[in-house]
Amino acid sequence: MKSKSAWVCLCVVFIGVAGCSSDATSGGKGTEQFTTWGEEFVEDGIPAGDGTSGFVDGWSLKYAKFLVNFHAIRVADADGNVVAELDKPRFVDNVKPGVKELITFPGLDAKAYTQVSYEIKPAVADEEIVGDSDPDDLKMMVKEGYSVYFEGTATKKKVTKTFHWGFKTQTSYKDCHSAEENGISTEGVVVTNNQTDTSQLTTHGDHLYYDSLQSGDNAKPTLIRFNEKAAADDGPKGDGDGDVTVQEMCQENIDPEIYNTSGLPGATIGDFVISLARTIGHFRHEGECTIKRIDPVPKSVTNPCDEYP
Ligand SMILES: [Ca+2]
Repeated sequence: MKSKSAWVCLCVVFIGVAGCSSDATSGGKGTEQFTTWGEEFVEDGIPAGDGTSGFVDGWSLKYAKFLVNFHAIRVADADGNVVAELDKPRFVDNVKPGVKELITFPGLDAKAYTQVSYEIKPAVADEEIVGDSDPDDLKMMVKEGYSVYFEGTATKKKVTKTFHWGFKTQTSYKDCHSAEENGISTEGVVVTNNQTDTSQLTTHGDHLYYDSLQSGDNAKPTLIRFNEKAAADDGPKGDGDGDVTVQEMCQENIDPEIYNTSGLPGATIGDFVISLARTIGHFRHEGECTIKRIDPVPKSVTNPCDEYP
């Protein structure tokens, strides 16, 4: 009995010492990894539905390409000290199946980093191509100056419309935080000793079709719609060739009875869709970041459509 209690005593002392020395090395090191995924809407398509989980107006849609250029992924602590930063931009087609790794930052001090940010900006020639994204698509985006590009087919009964939309929007996503879970939303990320924490920069394929620029806090729920985009291709303003262009959407006046135009610069479906293209970037699935336009805009540009003559 005597010797057992001596052992217990020794163990307590040992743990106490280990705890002290661990504190002295500030909690060890860990890894923060960034990935991207387009979820089922981008990989498999968007069905007809009730407006929140599918198009409210009977359309369904399938993407052929969902191209995004991620820039300047940064991890910083509460004081703004940047501890990790993306070396060069990443080009990805999120129609390609699965979660894709963008960058892994090992050897970070294990602690909370409350300031996590990234940007979506135009493609550059020497960026890293993620997974089996097509190098020819990157070349096309560099040539056109696109930051994002969406291609696909929408269908309603016997009507089919294709679209090939490239946008030059430059957008920063700052102060990213996770979606609320059990009433708690985490600002940024928490790196823990010897562990890899993963932050998915999720791209949402349904946001382009929202009928409000701001989701939530609205008198009515935000729904996804395609009728008005399809109508832009129809005559007399559209050319009726079955392909809905950005220019055609920029000729189609928006109906404030259907769309919540609050905060919208411009008056067309095109202005609306271009503005919504900035909202595809998310954080850890449904988490959000503060979205800011960072385009160097010429004085001649008033409405988003002015850049797509
Ligand atoms: Ca057309």
